[in-house]
Amino acid sequence: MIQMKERMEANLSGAIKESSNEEIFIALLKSVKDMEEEKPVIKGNRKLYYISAEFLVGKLLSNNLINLGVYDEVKTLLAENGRSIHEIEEIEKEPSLGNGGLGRLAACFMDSIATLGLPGDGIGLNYHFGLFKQVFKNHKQMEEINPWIEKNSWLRESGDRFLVHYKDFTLQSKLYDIDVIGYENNRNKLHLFDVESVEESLVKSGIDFDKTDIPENLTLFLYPDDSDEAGQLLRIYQQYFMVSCGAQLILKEMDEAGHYIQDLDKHVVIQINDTHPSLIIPELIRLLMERGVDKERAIYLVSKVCAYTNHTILAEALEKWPMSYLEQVVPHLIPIIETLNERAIKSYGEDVAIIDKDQKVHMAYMDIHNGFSVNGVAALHTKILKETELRKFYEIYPEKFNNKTNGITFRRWLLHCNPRLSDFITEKIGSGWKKNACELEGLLQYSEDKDALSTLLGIKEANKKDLVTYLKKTQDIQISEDSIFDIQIKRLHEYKRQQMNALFAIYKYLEIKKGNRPSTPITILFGAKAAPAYRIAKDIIHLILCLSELINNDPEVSPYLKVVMAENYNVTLAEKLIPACDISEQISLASKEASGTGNMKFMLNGGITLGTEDGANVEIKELVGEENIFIFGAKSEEVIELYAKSSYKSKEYYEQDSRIKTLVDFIIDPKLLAIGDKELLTRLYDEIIGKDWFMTLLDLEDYIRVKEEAYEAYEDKESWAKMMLYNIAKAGFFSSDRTIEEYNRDIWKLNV
Ligand code: Z2T
Repeated sequence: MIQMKERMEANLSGAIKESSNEEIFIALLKSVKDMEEEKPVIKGNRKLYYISAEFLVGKLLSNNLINLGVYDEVKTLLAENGRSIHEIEEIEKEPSLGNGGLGRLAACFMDSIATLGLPGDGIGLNYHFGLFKQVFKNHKQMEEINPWIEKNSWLRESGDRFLVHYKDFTLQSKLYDIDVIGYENNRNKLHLFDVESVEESLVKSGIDFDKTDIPENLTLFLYPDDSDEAGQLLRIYQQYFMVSCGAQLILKEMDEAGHYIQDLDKHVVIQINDTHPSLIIPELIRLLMERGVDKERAIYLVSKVCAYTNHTILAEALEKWPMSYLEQVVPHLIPIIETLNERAIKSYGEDVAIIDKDQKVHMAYMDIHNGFSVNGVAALHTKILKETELRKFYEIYPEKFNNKTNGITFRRWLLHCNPRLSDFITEKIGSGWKKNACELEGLLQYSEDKDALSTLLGIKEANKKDLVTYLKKTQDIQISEDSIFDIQIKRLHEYKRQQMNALFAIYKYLEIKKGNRPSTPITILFGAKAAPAYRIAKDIIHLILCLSELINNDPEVSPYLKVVMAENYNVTLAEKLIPACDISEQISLASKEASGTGNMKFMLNGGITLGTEDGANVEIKELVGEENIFIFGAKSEEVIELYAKSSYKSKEYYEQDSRIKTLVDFIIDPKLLAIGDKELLTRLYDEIIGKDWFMTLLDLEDYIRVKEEAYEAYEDKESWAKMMLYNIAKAGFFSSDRTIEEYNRDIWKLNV
């Protein structure tokens, strides 16, 4: 084994002591890439392709060092030379190639697939600009481009090039690979396709660009919409590029392995991550036919190879492409999609047609008819899919439906982001938990151990101190390490109900004004990007930033309450925030959050959930028990019924409950109007009273009650520490290693 010291000497022109952080970063990057190349590629008779429009990998340096087993060696080497690994980490640009949960899930899965030694590669796009960089100006979100590719990066040119035909032109792809190293295991690949003609100078101001010149803008941007619709044609161009390149790569690898194309179903399985890659179904059928497979057989093969994961029941997020758009972009797929539609109708009726009356193609329906597996991402979500959203399909194909509750990689979300806690756990129960997360339950034997519990509190305190320092240094945000850290970080969406948390902040502000001061000061911390075209989401950000200004500058209130919104929330920032959290806000309207994965990250790091019975919160509650979680609000059945009967009227809650009225009215209080924009605040006020589609006012009272209970419980430090310990001990189930073992056992069946 070559020592990292020698590798660094080879890649660095001067001594570590005398080099800049940039030079050290580049030397480490090169050393790690060399080490990766020495790792064998994971092989098998059957291979998984995880195809996804998003892979939100985050910074890779430390994670790769950990998985290669040389993190401590490097940390020591740098320390011996008076340098800190943390300063070096800062140099790396985050590849933000995803919007949120769906993209981050794909990245966690890649880690676990390689860690379990399964042959499985990712297929995606090499966006030049990741999700926009968020900056606040006049208490509003502005968007800027977010470049991440530098001369030295994790990308390697693979040399593979494929032709992709569109109606009006043909593009040649260029393939880049990023190595995916399993934890103490071998190597898989993340394949990111690109075109050479992309022109970064197309971007004029902010994130605006000319959407018409496809060869120049195809892989320029990740779509910043988190479930909303925009720029549809470009989106289809992107999707087809990804799936055509992916399908050609798969067939090339079949050839290279010496497999017959007729045996595709024996050697290949494709996991389709939501419907963004669904065009791979007609494209693969087309390519098989081009190679001489007859149509029926091609459809059969593809249906045995493709599996589909659904990530939402929000109707507006289910992709339906107009046939006319597809005709404009990929006319050669039309006859195949029509055949699939006719077959579906012939067997099961018009009710489950792929092409609807308005000539729109339901991508999810195509996946379900022409794939062998359909899964939801948490138990409740899968149940709702079967009983409501996809009921007709469940009746036809009960055997295809299965649940795979999401998970997170403990390498990034504990080992890397929280070394103090990680060391504590290892000291108490050994290091077996790193490969077998269920061993965390061994911590339960310390639940009455006063020393262990106080150490745990000390770790949280130290992490909070670190966060205070980091936020001061990077964003000039001032918060007190002695306050309760009450954190809500996730994309800004009405269904996630940041607005309810903001109404709580108003309630608390008014209480303190009345003289009802909390025993321990409170910091309510937000982090969230809003889709640039999502008006209400941006109005909610505006409200939070205005509240922040008002509250933090009020000398009567600010010693007891601070409201802060961290700028540009991303994976890197999440890694700093999560280890420092006391209360984890998971307050979506029941039935709307498919799973959530932030909830799992907080739990693992000793944050206590304050949440509704939604998504994976339900499973967290079952694992830790009612006494170790704060649950409130309407249940999913009630909510589904309210929608079915259209009987929720926010105005009634507003008018009939003077407490609620006071809080909502404060949105347009002169004190806030003096800080913010009247038009935006009034618009939000009207929205909450007149519509409130995600039922904020329905749960507001209960939320305030239970959140006060949580603050009260925090006062008893020892019992709080016990809750923390319980949560950490029970988090093993949410390791993505468990999730991937289930995918492999039930769907992929690799290595058998
Ligand atoms: C996304 O992040 C999610 C669902 C989507 O549906 C789209 C995006 Cl970009 C189309 C999220 C879910 O909202 C979340 O509950 C879940 O945990 C995550 O996917 C991973 O499954």
